[in-house]
Amino acid sequence: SPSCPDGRKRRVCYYYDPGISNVDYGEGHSMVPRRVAMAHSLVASYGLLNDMTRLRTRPASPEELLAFHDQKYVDLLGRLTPAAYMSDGNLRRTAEEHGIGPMRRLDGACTNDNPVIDGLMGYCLSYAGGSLAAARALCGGDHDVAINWSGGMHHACRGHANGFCYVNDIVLAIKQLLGRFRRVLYVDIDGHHGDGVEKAFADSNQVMTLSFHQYESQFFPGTGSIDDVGEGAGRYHALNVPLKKGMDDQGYHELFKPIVGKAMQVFQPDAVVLQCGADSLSGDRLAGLELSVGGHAECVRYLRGFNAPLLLLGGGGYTINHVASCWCYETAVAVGKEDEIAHEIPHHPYDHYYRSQGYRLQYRTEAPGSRSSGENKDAAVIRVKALE
Ligand code: ZLS
Ligand code: CA
Ligand code: ZN
Repeated sequence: SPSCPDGRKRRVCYYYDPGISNVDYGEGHSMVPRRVAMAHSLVASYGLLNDMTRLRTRPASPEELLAFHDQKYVDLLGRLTPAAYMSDGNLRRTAEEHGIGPMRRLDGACTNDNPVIDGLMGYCLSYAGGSLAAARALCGGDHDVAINWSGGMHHACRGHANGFCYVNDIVLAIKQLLGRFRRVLYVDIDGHHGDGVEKAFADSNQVMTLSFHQYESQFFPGTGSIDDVGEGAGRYHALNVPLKKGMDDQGYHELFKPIVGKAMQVFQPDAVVLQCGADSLSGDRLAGLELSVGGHAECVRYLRGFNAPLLLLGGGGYTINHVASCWCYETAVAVGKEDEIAHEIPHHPYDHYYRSQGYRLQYRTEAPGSRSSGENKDAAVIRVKALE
């Protein structure tokens, strides 16, 4: 086997396009793509780039998006600029039919989950290209772990933008992996349900999707109940672990490890994709789960330990200093250097963002105490039974 069964070393490759720092969803929008630039800057300042192969890659082509998205939607993305949207009533109607717009208000404030943004197509092709390149690196067999923190946009549908996501790089990457691997396990630790990925493979028994998420009335997207298990040939190949807000490290891992362990054992995947949405961290501006950076990264460490080709993607995360800390620490876990990472954040261009965390990475923050794991116990019992 090309990987290292017992050692800590993995051959890791890493994708980053600096263009992400100029992508702007609009003033007041929760999604801040600059958090990926912050994570990258932190990764660089800790010296972790020396432990990975930097993927040199082109953006995806519009044709590559057609492996999942429909032609009409891809054409729309290609034509949709703020100026065209303003001047063309037909385009405006088409965009809104596909979940994009209306435009930000005249005062610059954004009122929509999926606004029309400058450089929209370039942004989509960039993050999709990163996830495709990462998937190809795993297919080639020269790398054990591949990382794209700008990917992980799990809500996008075939012909529709949804929940801050325009194109679904995860579905595209999994389809790429299926060209080389027979079975792919998809695990989603974003605080929201991974609905777009689940739906894309709902009737497939080659892809098992498993999402952990906050599940309460009014919480987006509202799907992902425990009874949602896939359909047809894919029945029992979609698994959902709905959680109440307040879930902490201890309660989370009482579920995560037995469930993921069982899924690995039963499904025997040839490759694993982990969506590392960081809105499941304590203090997130949108979600209410209470993971610490260490608890979140433990999911990466646990899956890495199975030694299957592993694709790590980003996702949500709305308290941006926490997001960058988390993805930097997870990069260290990927290369096996988490024990060598100093708590003190090195001086670097974004260091002023970390003031509220005392300029420390805070990956060992103790969770506030197991106060809500009790409320979530039912989910544990039911789910572990369902896998038996
Ligand atoms: O998983 O809850 C909704 C949908 C609405 C409420 C918000 N309005 C604007 C539209 C209709 C029912 N949307 C969620 C989407 C969450 C997407 C998570 C993505 C991911 O993390 C993966 C990347 C939602 N929750 C919170 C907001 N939207 C939201 C809060 C505040 C604002 C500002 C900017 C924009 C409009 C005002 C916005 C969205
Ligand atoms: Ca999730
Ligand atoms: Zn999310």
